[in-house]
Amino acid sequence: MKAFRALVLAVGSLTWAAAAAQEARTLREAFEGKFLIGAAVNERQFTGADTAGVRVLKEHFNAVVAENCMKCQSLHPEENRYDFTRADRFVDFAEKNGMTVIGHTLIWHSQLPDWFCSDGKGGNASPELLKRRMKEHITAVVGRYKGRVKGWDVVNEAIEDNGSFRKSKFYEILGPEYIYLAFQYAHEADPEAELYYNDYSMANPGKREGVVRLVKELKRRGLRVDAVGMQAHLGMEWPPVDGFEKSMLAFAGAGVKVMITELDLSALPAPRANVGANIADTAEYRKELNPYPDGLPKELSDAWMERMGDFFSLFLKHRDIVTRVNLWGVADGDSWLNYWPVSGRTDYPLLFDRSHRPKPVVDRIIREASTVGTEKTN
Ligand code: 9MR
Repeated sequence: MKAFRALVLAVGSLTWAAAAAQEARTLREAFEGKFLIGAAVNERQFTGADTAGVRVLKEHFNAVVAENCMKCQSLHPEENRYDFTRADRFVDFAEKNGMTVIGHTLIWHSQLPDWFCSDGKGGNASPELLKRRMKEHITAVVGRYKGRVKGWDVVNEAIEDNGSFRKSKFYEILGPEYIYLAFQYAHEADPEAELYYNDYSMANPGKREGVVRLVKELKRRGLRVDAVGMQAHLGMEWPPVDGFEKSMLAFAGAGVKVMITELDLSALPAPRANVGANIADTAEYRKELNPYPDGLPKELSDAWMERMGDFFSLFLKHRDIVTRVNLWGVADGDSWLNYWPVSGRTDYPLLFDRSHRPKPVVDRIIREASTVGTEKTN
């Protein structure tokens, strides 16, 4: 009887999977009930100028992150002046298209206007002044989009690859407390919003341990933290899939969900090993660092498809802990990787090519996603 029931269940789920496989034609359909599938959106997209990009966004994605317009430098260029024009348009764009909005990012050492951590006389702001500014900024930004932004990258890139705290201005002035305060202020401004810690090079053992320590400390202090964002700026040689998986499991083990927040896979040679996403780490243009201006050779393109596909298989395997997978851009031509770490290169890091056509791996991802169930533990 038991065996018979198991057989009926197995046949049932096979039929279900087959039906789903036939039905899903887009990424958003394929991941329905599993996790959100998102993309970082630039100004040409949320203003509608990039019509091809918008078409892909609407067809395949159900979540969006502002690539730049919600950063401190854009929103709060001077102490007494906010500029919400672009961010408002971005949120309107998302809502009009029924997309979940994720906020990026409240406290980050980069794209931070000079005034924020300074006393205006060439020195650092005092701890009290910096706390007040952080609170005002976070309260104004999170408060403005209360109920409209599902979750915020509260603190971005605060841990070094060796697990120690990044010696940013915030850290220099307040020590690690600035991180705890940022989470506290964000929660006070919108108690319903999810709160995330976001960083790159997360497969590095040192970074993994540092982030786990941080999550545990946030929890020990009774602060809300819903997920760790793993940026996932990948290269062809690095990081290893199993090292990445180890970090996913370590973060989940610390009691949070996992989000893949800035996924892209560079096909180009890295100017040095283990390149992360530290914007300050740039290198001079050399022709040999830009070997494929007119397209990838078949062998490399196949290897790229396979590696990208393998990462999606990993995310699907852990769909019980993954709540969102977000690409850092829509089509290859949009990507920051054409400018970093070497400016003026032609890279191929995203799921859609320069003509906005889906790459072959998109089919594989949709097929695979359609054949696994939606059962989740969250
Ligand atoms: O993609 C973003 C690029 O357009 C900006 O010039 C850059 C400036 O800081 O930031 C890029 O996005 C970064 C993200 O906000 C945080 N993680 C690393 C991303 C790539 O640099």
